Amino acid sequence: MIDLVIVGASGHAKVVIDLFREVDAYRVIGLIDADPTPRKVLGVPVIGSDEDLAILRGQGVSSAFVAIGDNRLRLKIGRNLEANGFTLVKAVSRRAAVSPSALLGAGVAVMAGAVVNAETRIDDLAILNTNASVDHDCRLGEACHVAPGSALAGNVTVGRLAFLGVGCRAIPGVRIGEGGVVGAGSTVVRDLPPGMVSMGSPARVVRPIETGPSETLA
Ligand code: JB2
Repeated sequence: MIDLVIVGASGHAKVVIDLFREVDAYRVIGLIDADPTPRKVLGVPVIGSDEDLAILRGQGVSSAFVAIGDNRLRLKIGRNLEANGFTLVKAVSRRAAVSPSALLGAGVAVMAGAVVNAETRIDDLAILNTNASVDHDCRLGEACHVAPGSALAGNVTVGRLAFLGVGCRAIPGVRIGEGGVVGAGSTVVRDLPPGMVSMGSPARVVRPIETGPSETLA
């Protein structure tokens, strides 16, 4: 078993702790959070804040996972960890179905019930959440998040830092622009531009992102 530190100590971290217990390759030694108040999350202790990561690294801990839902923050923390000598491990549930021809980047999360079909590529730090499916030849960009129950047909591109809310659908070949936010339950039938909030079935652009691409609607 390899020692692993998880960054984040809230809801996403809970799901990730369960997942690492299930895969049995890593021992989660603790959580690092902006709020370092000593406490436990599913029995795992919060052991410090970001400043303590260098100490852990010095103690020989070299595997980390960023369990924070905010796309921009997850990307920033993930890249900082790498710059400080950590390896970002993948969190892939045993209950996910991932094609042998799919490519998964560093630090990705593929949750229970997710399906990743042939020759799809998921870039670093992306989240494919519970029961989300991605068909063949898709590209999920760096630090994007496809929320639970979403379904993407073949050849769909999700831009880096984009967010698809719970239960989105996308028809074959459409492209969701970088940092775009697609509201829960939307159906994407044509390309969506970067940096915009879109929603509805069919999904239409409603406004620019106001609070940054990590804004969430679900
Ligand atoms: O700079 C930071 C930092 N900023 C916030 N460094 C570290 N180490 N931790 C940071 N945090 C911590 O991230 C907060 O203190 C908090 O513990 C956590 C964010 O928790 P939040 O409750 O906002 O959500 P989450 O990221 O666990 O989960 C979100 O995303 C998931 C994918 C939620 O929307 C979930 O419902 C969703 N399933």
